[in-house]
Amino acid sequence: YQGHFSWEKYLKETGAIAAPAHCFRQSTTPPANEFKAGMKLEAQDPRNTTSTCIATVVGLTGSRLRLRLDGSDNKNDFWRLVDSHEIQPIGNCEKNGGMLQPPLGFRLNASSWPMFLLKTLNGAEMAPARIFHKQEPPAPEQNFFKVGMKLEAVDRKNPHFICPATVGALRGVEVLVTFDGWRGAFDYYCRYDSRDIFPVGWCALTGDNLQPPGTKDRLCAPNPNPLPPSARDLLSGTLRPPSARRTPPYIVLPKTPGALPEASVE
Ligand code: MLZ
Repeated sequence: YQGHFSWEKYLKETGAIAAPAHCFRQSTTPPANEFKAGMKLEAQDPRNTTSTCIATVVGLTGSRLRLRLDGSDNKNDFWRLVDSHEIQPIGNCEKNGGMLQPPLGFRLNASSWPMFLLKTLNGAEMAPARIFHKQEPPAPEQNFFKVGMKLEAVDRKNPHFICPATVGALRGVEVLVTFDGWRGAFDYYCRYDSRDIFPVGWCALTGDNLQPPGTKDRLCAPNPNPLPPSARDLLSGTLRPPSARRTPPYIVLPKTPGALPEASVE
């Protein structure tokens, strides 16, 4: 469900172009999601990426899973694409000589982990290996994004949301994702091959609920006097995209490595 937001209209109104599919590390057809709520799998602990934990699917949205680590609380759910390499069928860790770890913030005494693991897996519905995707799509060979291109991006402060965004800047292999209509409050830099950014139209294909742009600045307001396309072409060499025209400095919060995602503010 896309509300009343239409990319087609919005691109016309903003005179912007959608970043082409070859910019993204995403499959052209979103991967099928055959998972079910309650299924268990192995996942890397997002707060401690060297450890592999048991996770339960607590929700599904488009090609993504909402996951909760067994033994953790319900305040640290995270979302993964079904074709993420960070999720594996149960048994994979051990097969590779690893050991399943308690999640960071395990709610019981560390000594009770072996018994907890036994109990959590006993009688559990394990996600079958066939519904996992063999590998992630390949990364584009370089950063093909251009400032001003539109895309859909995970709001990392509210990771259940995918929102309309604009490339605000480029920094080597990194892309500044700016959220339309939010005055920079949710912006972040990510690598060009991040799995959190998608081409325009992704949510329409997966059935995800694309959030409409915010109303906090003129980025989302339709231009009352749009230039005719011919004039736009003429000026396109000199005009910078709206996102690049915002008055600096606007604040991008520093990202603490390993910081917890902030609790959702809705
Ligand atoms: N309810 C929250 C959600 C903001 C989501 C922004 N996404 C780019 C707020 O209004 O702050």
